[in-house]
Amino acid sequence: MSANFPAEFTWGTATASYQIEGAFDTDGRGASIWDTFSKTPGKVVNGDTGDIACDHYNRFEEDIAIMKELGVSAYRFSIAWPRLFPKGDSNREERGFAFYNRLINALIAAGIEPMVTLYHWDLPQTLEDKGGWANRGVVDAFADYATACAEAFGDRINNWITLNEPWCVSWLGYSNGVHAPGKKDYNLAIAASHHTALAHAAAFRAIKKVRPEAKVGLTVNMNNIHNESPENQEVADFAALNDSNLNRWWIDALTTGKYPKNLIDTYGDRTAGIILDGDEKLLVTDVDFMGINYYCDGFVRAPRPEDKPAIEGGFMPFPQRADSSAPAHLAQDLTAMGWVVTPEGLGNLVKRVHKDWPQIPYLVITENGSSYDDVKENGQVIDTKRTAYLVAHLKSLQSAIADGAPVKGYFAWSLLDNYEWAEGYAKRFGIVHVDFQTQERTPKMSFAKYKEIIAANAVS
Ligand code: PNW
Repeated sequence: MSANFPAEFTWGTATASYQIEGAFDTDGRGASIWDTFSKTPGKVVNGDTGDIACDHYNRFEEDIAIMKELGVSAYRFSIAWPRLFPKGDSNREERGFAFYNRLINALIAAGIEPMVTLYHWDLPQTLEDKGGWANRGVVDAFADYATACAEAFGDRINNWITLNEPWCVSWLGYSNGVHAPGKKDYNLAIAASHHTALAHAAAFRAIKKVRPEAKVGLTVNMNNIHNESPENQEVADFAALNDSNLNRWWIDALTTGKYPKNLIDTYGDRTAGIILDGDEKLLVTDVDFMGINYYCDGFVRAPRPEDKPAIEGGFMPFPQRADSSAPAHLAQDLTAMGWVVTPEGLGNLVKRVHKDWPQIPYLVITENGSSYDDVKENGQVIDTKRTAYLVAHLKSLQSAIADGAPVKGYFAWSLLDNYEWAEGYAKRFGIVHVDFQTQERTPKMSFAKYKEIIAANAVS
């Protein structure tokens, strides 16, 4: 049976600057926290860096041709802040602006709508040196950067995402330290959680001031948290705190100006001097849409003797993903990241978001995808599992839309195999295979399937 998507549905694919561009010291680009972190021994698998990555900076025309072949109507990419402002201050690097102008113009010429993410994790290192997302000063710097982007590109960019996954920025970056800048401090993570929420709001207003007609939203990573020990009150409280920490913090802030009470109570005095009088008003933004990145659901349960801590070393009060807690049948079929596969979760999630925050006009799935250990044989990559993941998630999404969830677009993560952060090049998420020695691109079986789905505007 084939299930149709709405007529105006946006089909797209997504990437991020540091994960694909390479050209780390070309045309005056400044250093970001990921340059520093990836070059710090022990932080990234194999010591991989994004110095070259997919060399997209030099090969974007080939990559656009691949997207044209795929048939997507939109492409979500991010701008590397330190290409435009190498020192994170007001000194512009025009060659950086010129690169994104070339990219945007080539996309438009190919009939592909560019969707811009302003921050997908490459903070100028100079700003981290002043405390990064844990220093409130970052909010004004981000708003200035947003203004410059809106002024330079706003005549051609209709859709803007302020930040990508502020949860990852705050908690992976400042609490458990697995992402740049690699800090391990609960208080810094709480500060970053608040400053990313303020930064979203400030950037939202900055873009709207330059381009009132632009559509502006925030992308968050979310999941459904399942309690596997429902009789245990402690676990129920923990699940609720997880939900507040991951799923509610930023959306509650932008819709109401308030953070979830259970979490604020848990943080207690730690928010003193961080969340200030008057911030409630600053946090609220009438977003045009929410971007949602969905990979899999989360599970919590009372600890069993065989359980290992979800996060070893560092401090992580709310491990978002404790796959050791997943029911046995799911734990047998993990992706290469060790994540469970829960396609019905995508449909459930968009229904939940619509129910809990009905004031948000519409949703866009800005990332969804899977990593598997692909093999290239006779010039082909038969990625059966990734293809099945794609189809199952789109079926779930389609049925939620049919039930009334206001979802206007889907962006597959990712166009290319790329630099998977702390996992380096070891984990492949692309629907196009990249040979990192030769930079050869080979569309996988999942690419062919996605192309078919896009052409039909239906999944079967
Ligand atoms: C997202 N977690 O990252 C990012 O937006 C992408 O850049 C990334 O490549 C993709 O998902 C796949 O990982 C996440 O541990 C990284 O909870 C880690 C987590 C969530 C999202």
